[in-house]
Amino acid sequence: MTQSAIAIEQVEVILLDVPTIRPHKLSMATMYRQTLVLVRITGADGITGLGEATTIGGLAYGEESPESIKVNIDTYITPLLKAQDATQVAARMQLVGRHVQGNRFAKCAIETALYDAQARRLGVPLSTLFGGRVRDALPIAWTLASGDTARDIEEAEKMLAQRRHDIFKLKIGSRTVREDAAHVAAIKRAVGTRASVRVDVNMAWSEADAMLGMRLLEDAGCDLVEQPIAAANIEGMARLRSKNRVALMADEVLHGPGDAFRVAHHAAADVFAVKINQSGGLAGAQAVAAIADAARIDLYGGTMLEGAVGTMASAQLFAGLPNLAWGTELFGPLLLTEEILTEPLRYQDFSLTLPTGPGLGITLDEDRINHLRRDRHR
Ligand code: MUC
Ligand code: MG
Repeated sequence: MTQSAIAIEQVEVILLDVPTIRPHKLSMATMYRQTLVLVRITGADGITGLGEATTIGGLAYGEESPESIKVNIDTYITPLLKAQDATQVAARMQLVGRHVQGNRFAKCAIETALYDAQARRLGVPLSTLFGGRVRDALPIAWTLASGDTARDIEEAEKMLAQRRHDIFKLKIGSRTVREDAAHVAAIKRAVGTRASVRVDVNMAWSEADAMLGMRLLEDAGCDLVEQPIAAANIEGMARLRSKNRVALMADEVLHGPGDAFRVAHHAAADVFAVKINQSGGLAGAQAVAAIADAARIDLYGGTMLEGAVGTMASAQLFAGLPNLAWGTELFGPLLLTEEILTEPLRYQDFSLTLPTGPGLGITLDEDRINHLRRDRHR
């Protein structure tokens, strides 16, 4: 039985400005707030789907800003979608792809909203549309990025005591290599075998810095080094990987399946940080994961520090990935001071438990959304 067509009636893009619980210090930006970009698509049947296109630090991390995402969806993508059939997601994304170059974050939010609505229509969790689940809960890393070693150790101890996280990713790259390595060593000494300690350099190092850094980090007991050098330097990543034992993860270089194929071809990573926004959507991220599997590269479920919508969309996909050897970092909502759901996501026992309801399985708290939206005074 084929489903009858349901016209797309409305596409709404909302910017929400939400403070972080503490400054979040990355090598390229310090975040004091996050701007969540939410997309709501409503069909003629009254069913609404949600998506999210959140990025980090304005234009510091990616080529799309929250504001450009909203303008580009409102101006170019919404007119393409209006009155088209909401039930055929692949066809809608093919249409968008034909008329819109790049704009992976915007496309991800649109695709997520269409899939969420379609899964709600069918009465199934979003994960079902991507092949179902092999797990109902995901391990969740936490990023220590206060910029201060003693404060990071205190934060790690709190997370361990609460059984919230036992994987810690340390943001480094803004100090000297030796200072950063000493910072990592101090944290690893404090947590010992109770936790896995990893680092994300966010491309701040030269290849020579990275050669020294990876050796020092291995001695410090660090398990994984994420994107130490420029995304464009794939050959450099391959050289670092061949000369070091600590695992090397690709992040910023992975803008979808084409890059995943290139990195795999050059044997330039042990692990891929798969992200739905960086991949241009859920289907793109699933293709990145398939390339990793075929190349025997491990997977880690990454984040762009999205709020609850993007986090749950990622979780619905990651729940079905057969090989998620390094867990995930879907902690975005925990970095924010404000809850935007009627029922918060369930973080417990070092994991995020997936909901069983249709679509994303979450409900926005409309009062909180109205309070946080940037255009609330209009
Ligand atoms: C990144 O580069 O991985 C993920 C966790 C976090 O703290 O920052 C992000 C971005
Ligand atoms: Mg990263």
